[in-house]
Amino acid sequence: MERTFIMVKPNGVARGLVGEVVGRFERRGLALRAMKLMRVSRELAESHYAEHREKPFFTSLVDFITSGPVVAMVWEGPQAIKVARATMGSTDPVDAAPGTVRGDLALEMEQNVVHGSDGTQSAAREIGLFFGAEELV
Ligand SMILES: Nc1nc2c(ncn2[C@@H]2O[C@H](COP(=O)(O)OP(=O)(O)O)[C@@H](O)[C@H]2O)c(=O)[nH]1
Ligand SMILES: [Mg+2]
Repeated sequence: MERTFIMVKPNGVARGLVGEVVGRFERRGLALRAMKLMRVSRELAESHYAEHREKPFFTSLVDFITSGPVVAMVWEGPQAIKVARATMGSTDPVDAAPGTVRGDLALEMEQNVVHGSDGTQSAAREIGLFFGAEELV
């Protein structure tokens, strides 16, 4: 069993897509272990996206992720990280396959509706950034 950190980004929450995204992960067979609606502070956003600090889109990404409430979640299942990434689709929605969250619900790179951890280390780090141990079931 593996755990991954998934977030519905501000545009997904604003567009009323929380149920749609959650439903897709549920139907895929992953188990929900934690979930909360929250605002992401600038400090948390910069830590979360630390690997992208030197990228030209970093400031824009932090501005976007702090622009409105997000839904932060932990999902569990066999190879949950890989399964969730496949369910989400490619980073650029233009390249994301139909049937994926991004391929069905997004068109723009930054506004790609969901975040998902990309490996075991980032999953553990991101879960720890967003949730305390008492919030995980
Ligand atoms: N504006 C812009 N945003 C980007 C670009 N590349 C990535 N992003 C955004 O930054 C997030 C993090 O990038 P990355 O970790 O590479 O992709 P992810 O793991 O699939 O979310 C992506 O989900 C996009 O929202 C880019 O070239 N331009
Ligand atoms: Mg990433």
